Amino acid sequence: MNQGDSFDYLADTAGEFPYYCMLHTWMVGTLVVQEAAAEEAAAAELAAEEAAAAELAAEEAAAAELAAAEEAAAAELAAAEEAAAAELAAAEEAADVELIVEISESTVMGGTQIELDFNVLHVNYDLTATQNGEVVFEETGLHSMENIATHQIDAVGSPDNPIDVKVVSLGIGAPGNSDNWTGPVGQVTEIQVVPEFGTIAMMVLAVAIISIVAVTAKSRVIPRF
Ligand SMILES: [Cu+2]
Repeated sequence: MNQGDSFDYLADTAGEFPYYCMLHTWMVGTLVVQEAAAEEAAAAELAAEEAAAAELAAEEAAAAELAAAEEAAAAELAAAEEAAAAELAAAEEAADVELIVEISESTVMGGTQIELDFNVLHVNYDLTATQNGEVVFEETGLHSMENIATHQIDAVGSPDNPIDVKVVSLGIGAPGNSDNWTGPVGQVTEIQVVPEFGTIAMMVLAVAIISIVAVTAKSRVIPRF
């Protein structure tokens, strides 16, 4: 190289590189390359690793955000489904049930005791009984807590003179809470009561038979005297 010339050399490994002048061979020098490049490379590698880690963290955060969003959406859907199910259940509950009223027993006891049999609990009803077109029993706003309700009608029914019982449903539910009663409302059930021999009538008949047997037995003894 002549005076004023320049030369570039990039050392890619650390070490000592001797050089000399070809014209003046006593003019020597040494290029000392230190580990700085390697350190730089290591630093760069570390930075790259850090950047990768940051990227991974960002990805994880994004995934977590997505998962949270999905969870929220699922929760919203579940809540909507639950609400729909509750609405359906409420609608079904509000729907009219089939109400069946029967007279399971009627007994001549003073007047006539009737036993109403309901297929559902908590029926609110009006009860009217007539005989020959004459009202013999009339009560409104009755409530049957159980399936069976007993009522005393102040009249004796007979096959020739039956009692006509009319039950009108007012709704099903707790008494005094008619706002929440369900149907059916206004269903009319008419039943004719023809009482059989009641418990008391049967007992009187049994006493009569025993008396006849006693009298007969006694009359057999009398001729021997
Ligand atoms: Cu009740």
